[in-house]
Amino acid sequence: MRYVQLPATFFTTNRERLVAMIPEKSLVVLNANDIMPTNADGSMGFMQNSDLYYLSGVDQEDTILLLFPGASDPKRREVLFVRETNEYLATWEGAKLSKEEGRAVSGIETVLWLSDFDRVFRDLMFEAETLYLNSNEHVRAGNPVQTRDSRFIETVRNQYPLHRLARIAPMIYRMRMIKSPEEVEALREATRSTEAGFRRVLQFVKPGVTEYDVEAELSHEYIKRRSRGFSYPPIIASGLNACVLHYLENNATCEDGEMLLMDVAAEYAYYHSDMTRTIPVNGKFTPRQRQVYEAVLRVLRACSKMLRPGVIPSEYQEEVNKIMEAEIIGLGLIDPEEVAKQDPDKPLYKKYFMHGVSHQIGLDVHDVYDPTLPYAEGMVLTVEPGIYIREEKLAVRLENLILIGRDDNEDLMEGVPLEADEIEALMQQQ
Ligand SMILES: [Mn+2]
Repeated sequence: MRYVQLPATFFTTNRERLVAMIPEKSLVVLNANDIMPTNADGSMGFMQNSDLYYLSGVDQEDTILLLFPGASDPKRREVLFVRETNEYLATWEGAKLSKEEGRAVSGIETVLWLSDFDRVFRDLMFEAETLYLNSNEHVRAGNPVQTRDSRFIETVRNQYPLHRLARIAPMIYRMRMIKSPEEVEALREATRSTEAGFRRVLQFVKPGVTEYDVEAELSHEYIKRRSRGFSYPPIIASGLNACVLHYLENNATCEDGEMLLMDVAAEYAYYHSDMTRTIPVNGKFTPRQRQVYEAVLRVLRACSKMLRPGVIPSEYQEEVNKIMEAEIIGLGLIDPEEVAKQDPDKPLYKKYFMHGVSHQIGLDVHDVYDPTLPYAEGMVLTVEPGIYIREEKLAVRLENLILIGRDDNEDLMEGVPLEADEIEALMQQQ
């Protein structure tokens, strides 16, 4: 793989912490993701199941992880199943993990070929009472496609109708919300590439370049830094395009006098950065652009301090909405007298600011979380306020990553240019 593998001790610790939470006589099974087909004989690139990766570090298709802390045979307490490699596979797809390599990556002693799974699983099911299985329970997931995990649940229901089935997702999500030092380091690495990409673009953007030119510059910078590439489909939106929240076409020409909004970041070792910057195409903010920019920047600074241990996410968002409302009034976009009379279910600021301001980030861009829990030390969240003014063909969104610390928060994007003056100075060095 292109990235430097996280140490096996990280994955071992994650497994130890997980099995400490499950009752005795419980067996856990997690499956890899499928390789998704496209057309004809084509397929999409492989993306490992985040939970399986979190517990094993194995970045390979057709992998199964089995955990059975109460197994009578100590060799069956942790078993990793990987695809058996052969000469044909080596010729067409390249080397797959050997058993030794699987052991080194994951820290799991017992590594077997996938073809052994049915037999081993049947043996262990006689001892097990409860089977903990994985499902995608992210609150915004659509789940339109059946996964290997969901196919496995169907198989188990048919073949072992009297075993108890239980959900592993709530436990893994609670663990994944709190980032360990290894995870924070991977996020920092992803963010270093993200910063390098942004600095490169500050030397590149001028009237006449296209949004896809900018995309190509970023992609080059990320990939040469051992990233797989963009952390998520990049939004590179000039002028009015920036008012489309999920604009992905990236096909327009950046014109003199417009702003360019870039919601772009690199991934690294399965960890995702997430950054947004908005810059003047010609390198100089107009007074109005700067006014809107400063308003959004003030909100970003305020939010970065408000994410503290114990804060309830919904209360935080409410508070942010109030700050944002005041800024939008300050920009003359809504009238304070109208605001005083507004329907509280349809606040006027929503015309200009219509999305949430923070989400968890990690193995997934919108990382999994338990919505009932308050913020806590060790969480990493985005802070991404934005103001979208269609009538002025102008939008500004700014986004940094905040690590919640015990005494203080750390902005993981501290070094990424953000102040309007700094952006202008860097763009004038072209
Ligand atoms: Mn984001």
